[in-house]
Amino acid sequence: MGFLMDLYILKIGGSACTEKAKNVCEAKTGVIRQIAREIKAAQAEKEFKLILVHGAGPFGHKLVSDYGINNGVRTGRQVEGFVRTHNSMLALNKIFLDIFSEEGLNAVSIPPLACIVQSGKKIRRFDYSLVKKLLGVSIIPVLHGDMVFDDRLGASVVSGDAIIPFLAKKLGAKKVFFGTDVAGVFTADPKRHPGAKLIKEIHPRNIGVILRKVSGPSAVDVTGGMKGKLLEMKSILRGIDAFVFDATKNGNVLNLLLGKPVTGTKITF
Ligand code: IP8
Repeated sequence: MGFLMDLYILKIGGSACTEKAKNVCEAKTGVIRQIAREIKAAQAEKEFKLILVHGAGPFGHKLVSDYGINNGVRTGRQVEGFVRTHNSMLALNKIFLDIFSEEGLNAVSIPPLACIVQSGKKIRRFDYSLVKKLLGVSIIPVLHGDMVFDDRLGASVVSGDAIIPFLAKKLGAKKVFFGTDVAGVFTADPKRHPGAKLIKEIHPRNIGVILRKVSGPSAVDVTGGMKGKLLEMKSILRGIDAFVFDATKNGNVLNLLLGKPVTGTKITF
């Protein structure tokens, strides 16, 4: 029975779970709790497997930028930055895990530093056997953006946006959901341009034009904001449906997990 269950991967981006716009290391605990409750409510209605990946916001991006470690870790100060960034991500991860546990979810943390090695900022090895084991007993593996060792650069940032397509492909995910703090991919940053239009669908025929239009990150984000997400998806997400949506809006996570309509951007490559 277990192997027939659909697997979903849910990313809660830094903009949804942290005070990214203010660039301070604070988690949006109310949003995280709401998401936990909606996952719990969805589990009560149907059986599915879930992997949760959360982004960094200032918990990662601010430190990476302050310590100048986006292009390699060599000096003693950069090693300090590597350690501090990883530990800061663990602190954010602990907030997720504590709230999930309070809301009655069985979830376990898997720090990417312990299972991913990169080469030139790209995932080279990923031991995801623990992810599979946890899914096998219906425990939600919770991963996150992190600092990991890198064959060429000493160490580098791995974004949740790179972890997701990798796992989606290896584990045959049915759908991947990218939660942000806006209702999908827009023609311009909707926070700065009120006239920005929601792009309802992205597919191989319009991706080129859209990539030229969609801006990079509007707050400190070393992995590229929405544009980075689209590029990661384009390179590996072939055949898997992805959906970008507002994870801060009540009901969205529940409806997506139950297959009900939600406003957002559907992505098929
Ligand atoms: O927010 C970035 O993860 P993301 C991780 O998922 C660090 O892109 C350490 C900046």
